[in-house]
Amino acid sequence: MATKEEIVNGFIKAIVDGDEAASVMWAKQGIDAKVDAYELVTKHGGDAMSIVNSKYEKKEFFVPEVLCSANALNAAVDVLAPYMKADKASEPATVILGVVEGDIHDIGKNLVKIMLSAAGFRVVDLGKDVPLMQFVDKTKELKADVVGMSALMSTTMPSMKKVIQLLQEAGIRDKVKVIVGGGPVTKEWALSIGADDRPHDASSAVGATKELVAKLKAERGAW
Ligand code: B1M
Repeated sequence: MATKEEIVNGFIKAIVDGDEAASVMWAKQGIDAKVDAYELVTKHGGDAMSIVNSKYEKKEFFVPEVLCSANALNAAVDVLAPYMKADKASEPATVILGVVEGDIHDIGKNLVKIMLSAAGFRVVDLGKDVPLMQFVDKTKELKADVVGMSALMSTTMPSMKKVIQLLQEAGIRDKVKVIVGGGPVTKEWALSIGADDRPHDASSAVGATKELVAKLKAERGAW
């Protein structure tokens, strides 16, 4: 059986090479060797995407290569998802989740979905490039408890602020908690636009959601 080091290095190389078959093969070896599935994806998959990013910035890679790497990581995430564990939520809650309009970077959002679902939350995934009003409409329709938005680009981040304004205009901002995340989103900025929290990764999204749901249920009456 391969060592943890061999698995991690093979996994990173497979993603950088955009080799889906190899990333899935290393993910399966990771499961057999009991490598932590969440760590393999977020830490080592994240390291791989940082290498891809630096190659993109140096113009050694272009969008098609980046896309192949993203697909290789996503394929491994599919294999590893059932092995990612999170502490169970004590309160049930519905989370509306999506990547905001104009943005198709969905790997991070998919990880957030996996971890929130593993914790027992009902996650309604609106997908990527989500029209802003859809966050509001789904929240109303499902009487949701939390709205989670992801954005990876400085050009799409302002849409998060717009959704919060739309929730306010619809008169339901006080019925839900809002979490936002993604590479360029800082905690300071998140709070400045009226979000309730900015978990820095998928695992901390679980802790933040638990805390906010407990707070919400204490402050909010029935929908
Ligand atoms: Co693009 N892209 N991309 N890209 N891409 C970035 C984001 C960029 C920083 C690269 C760069 O220029 N250095 C840059 C944005 C620059 C900026 O905004 N200032 C960029 C650009 C410019 C673009 C295009 C415009 C390129 C072009 O076409 N010329 C284009 C835009 C497309 C669009 O969205 N409209 C584009 C396209 C693409 C691909 C399609 C090829 C591909 C995405 C494929 C996919 O997602 N299915 C892609 C990729 C892969 C990247 C990089 C290299 C990697 C992103 C990633 O998947 N990281 C990225 C560079 C980078 O981020 N350094 C880059 C791994 C992932 C696990 O991390 O998503 O950050 P992340 O998620 C983390 C946390 O952020 C957090 O949890 C996760 C970890 O647990 N998190 C949350 C995320 N959402 C959360 C929500 C929460 C809580 C936590 O609560 C709700």
